[in-house]
Amino acid sequence: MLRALELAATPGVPLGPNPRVGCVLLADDGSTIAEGHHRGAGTAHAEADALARAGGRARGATAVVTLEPCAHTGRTGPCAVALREAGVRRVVFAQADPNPVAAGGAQVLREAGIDVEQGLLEVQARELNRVWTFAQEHGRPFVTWKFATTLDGRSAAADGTSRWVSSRAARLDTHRLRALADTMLVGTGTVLVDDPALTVRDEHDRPLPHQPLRAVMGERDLPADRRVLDDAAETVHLRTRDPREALAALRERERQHVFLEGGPTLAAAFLTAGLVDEVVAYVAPMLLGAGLAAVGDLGITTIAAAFRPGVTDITVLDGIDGEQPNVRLTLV
Ligand code: AOF
Ligand code: ZN
Repeated sequence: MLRALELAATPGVPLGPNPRVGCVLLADDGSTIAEGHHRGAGTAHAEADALARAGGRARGATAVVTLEPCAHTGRTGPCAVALREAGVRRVVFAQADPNPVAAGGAQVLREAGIDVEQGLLEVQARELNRVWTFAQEHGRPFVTWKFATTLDGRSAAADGTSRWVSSRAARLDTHRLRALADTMLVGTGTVLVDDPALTVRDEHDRPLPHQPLRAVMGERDLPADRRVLDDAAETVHLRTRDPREALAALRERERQHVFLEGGPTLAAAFLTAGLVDEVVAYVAPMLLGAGLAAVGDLGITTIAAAFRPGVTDITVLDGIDGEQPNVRLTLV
């Protein structure tokens, strides 16, 4: 199973709506007959990939898979049936499939008299597809709220200038994190005031070849000259102010991970709706004393009601070119 997890994590698989899955076919003596992994939506599932490599040698084999073999016909055929037809005798999988459309493979296999064991290294398998698993189980994308702040909780000065609260190192780090999400979300206010490009760029400010979806939410119209409407990446305008509705619309587009970069109003709307799953805060050693708060009114009036996410990581981002270090806090 460790090998199957390794195969699942093979680098180079494009980010998409599907989980990363690995499969190893073993002979009775424990030797490997064939290996396989999934390479993204529309391509063969890990089991089908391994079976294709094994050919007739799959008969009597044990299939070790990181995810419960699927029972549905989606972009490809049901893997549980493929394993049964190939004569596989035993199936060991890590994570039960949380996708209600695809689940049920274990039962199909058991009904065919195949020995099925589940749960081996399940924690690792869930972690491998952390965001995908969350999106399946909650029926909505995972939301990471990212913001940059001064020591006194400001994201912009009183005159509106916000360049640059965070250091260049922190901004480069943000681009790295953006690239791990499939969607960036801001409000119409941010587009009207800041006119961000919302693209993922490298350290030379060149856009990466694969860009996340740019999503703008809010009822106001966007002037055609806004940078977010250029052709550097796909953009969708969600004409709602309701976070839940926005996430539902993004789910329809098979989005799993929203990187929320809006201003204080949008952040407050998501936080009060309980729709922030992870917080990434860049803290700059700077004081403004006045200016735009990093987050709007959360309706909290007493300490006992404070929103207290747990810290999972604290990283110091050393300054580049003589800049002061910034701190990145990750909380869930
Ligand atoms: C994968 N790769 O190796 C396995 C998956 O859209 P489809 O037809 O490719 O089906 C995707 C679903 O199939 C996915 O959500 C998961 O539930 C199941 N198993 N998916 O992408 C694989 N084994
Ligand atoms: Zn499958």
